[in-house]
Amino acid sequence: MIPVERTYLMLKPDAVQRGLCGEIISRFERKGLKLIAMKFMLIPKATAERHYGEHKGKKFYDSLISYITSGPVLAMVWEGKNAVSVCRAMMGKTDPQDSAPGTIRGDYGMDLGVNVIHGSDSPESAEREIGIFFKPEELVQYERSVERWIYE
Ligand code: DAT
Ligand code: MG
Repeated sequence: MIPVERTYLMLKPDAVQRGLCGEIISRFERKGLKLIAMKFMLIPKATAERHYGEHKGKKFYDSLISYITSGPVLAMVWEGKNAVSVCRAMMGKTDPQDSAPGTIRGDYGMDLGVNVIHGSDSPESAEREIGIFFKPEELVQYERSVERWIYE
């Protein structure tokens, strides 16, 4: 049985501007996660507010919304066994100053408000966030021939 947990990952405007998308995508590919959707886009303000709704009212909320809408992002859906927690571990802690070397934020980031990547924090958040950025028909179903070399 091939595992199907999904997570929503988003390369933030700083990752796009700094030309880091290819390197970061490579990490998830090499890990064995399966890409099922990708969209390069400018996030409308209302969509950003929906995505970050849980942070409304916090002191960093306005700057978070203005940062995430400041330039194009690369929105993606990846699938795999425990995809949510596996990707969060690969991303590192929220503040790049605290993220371990070897993690994405640890290797590419310097500051909390410019921390390179978003990843869902639970399977429920993932389903909610995927629904904000993708229509069901935009999630591409396909078979990978290498699956048996990735999962026992
Ligand atoms: P994560 O992105 O690791 O899930 P989060 O959901 O707590 O972290 O916060 C969303 C984003 O908001 C985070 O990536 C960076 C920013 N942020 C979080 N806490 C912050 C703070 N105390 N000051 C400034 N920005 C903050
Ligand atoms: Mg979060």
